[in-house]
Amino acid sequence: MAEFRIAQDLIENENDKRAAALKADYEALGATLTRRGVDIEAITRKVAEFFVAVPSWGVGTGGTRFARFPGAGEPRGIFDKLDDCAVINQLTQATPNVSLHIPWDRADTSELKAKGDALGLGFDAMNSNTFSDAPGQAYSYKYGSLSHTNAATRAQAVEHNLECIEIGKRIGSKALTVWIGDGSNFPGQSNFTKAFERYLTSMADIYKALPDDWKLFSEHKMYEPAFYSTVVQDWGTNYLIAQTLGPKAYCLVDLGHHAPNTNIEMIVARLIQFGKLGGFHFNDSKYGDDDLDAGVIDPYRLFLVFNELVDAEQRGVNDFNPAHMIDQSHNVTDPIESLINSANEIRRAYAQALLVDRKALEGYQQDNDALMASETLKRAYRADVEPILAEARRRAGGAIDPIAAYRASGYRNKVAAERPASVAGGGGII
Ligand SMILES: [Mn+2]
Repeated sequence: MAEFRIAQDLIENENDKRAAALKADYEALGATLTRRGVDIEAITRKVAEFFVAVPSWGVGTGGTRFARFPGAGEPRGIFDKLDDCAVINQLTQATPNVSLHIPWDRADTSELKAKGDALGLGFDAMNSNTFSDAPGQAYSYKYGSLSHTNAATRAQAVEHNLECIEIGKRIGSKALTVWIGDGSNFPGQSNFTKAFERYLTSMADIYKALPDDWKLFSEHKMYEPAFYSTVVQDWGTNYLIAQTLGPKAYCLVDLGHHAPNTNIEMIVARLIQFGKLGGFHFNDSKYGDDDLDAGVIDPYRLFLVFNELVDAEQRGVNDFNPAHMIDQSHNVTDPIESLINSANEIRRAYAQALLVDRKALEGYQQDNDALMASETLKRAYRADVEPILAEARRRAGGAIDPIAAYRASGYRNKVAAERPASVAGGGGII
């Protein structure tokens, strides 16, 4: 039995208060969907089987370029982070896997595995870090890592990625995500072609060390920390990387890593069409890489991304199994609450996308009926699927209202009593 920090009794008691209302709401929604020819039980089952990984770095408080304001009871290290991640999964039943970041989460791998097992958590993609310097490392990444002009710096960055693969192998991970901060701040500072050639050579060395059943995800980002040019700046470059490296290499789409108003759902469709969609870092943004909670700014865009995913799933696209991960930074909320909400919002977008009448949509597209095609999507998006999400959680042993149950548990105050207040700290924004 998993060693949860929130008593299951508390969740049951909280659920008892809301069970009757949920039953009524679920039946009412079921009746509405039946009139549309949709079986609510089929949707609820699909939602219950949809999972998204939480980032270990997401349970700490992030910061901006200007300051970081620590929260109460911040995790002291990876084992505290796993406790927090377990709470998120216990309440949502949607996040059974954690994505680790090395060196932030470096620890004895048998202890990591044992802790994960005890909490009912598995490990998703490993994340390397060559965008900051670790204490004592021989060569600095100030001017880049995998694309650095100095061969020894590139070799050190490759070696770090190989270590991430080794750690991942021991704890059951099956993927490595590589995001680099390499780029330039001044025109002329870097030769675009040579930098990309060096990057591809370094990535080929990492790819060679990848076990057969692993995937390599490269993550593009338009700008930041470099402000003039970035080596892996967009999905086109990312696609070239995945194509060049081989069949185990895929593109990772972080929703915040695009220019405002970019049609991300169309990028997703293109990558699906050519078999190179590796997965997602979910978050939301208004201006740049804001790392806000999923669906807080533009929930319709999140829905449109899932519309493409469900379309691919229902078309039976070969070998379609993208990784779903959250990548957020929390500055003004309790990180556990933000991650709970994001997991729910991601499931909401999935549930809504499952409600799209695809046969009708295809007909409107064929007939060039733009208005009704758009309305078909909006009709699914307007459906309040909360009873489906809540029922999926309840059946799996989670909370009907996870935020309310979390607050009722007093978890944050309890851990604050045993975890000393932190003063500053590592990164939270990638
Ligand atoms: Mn990311």
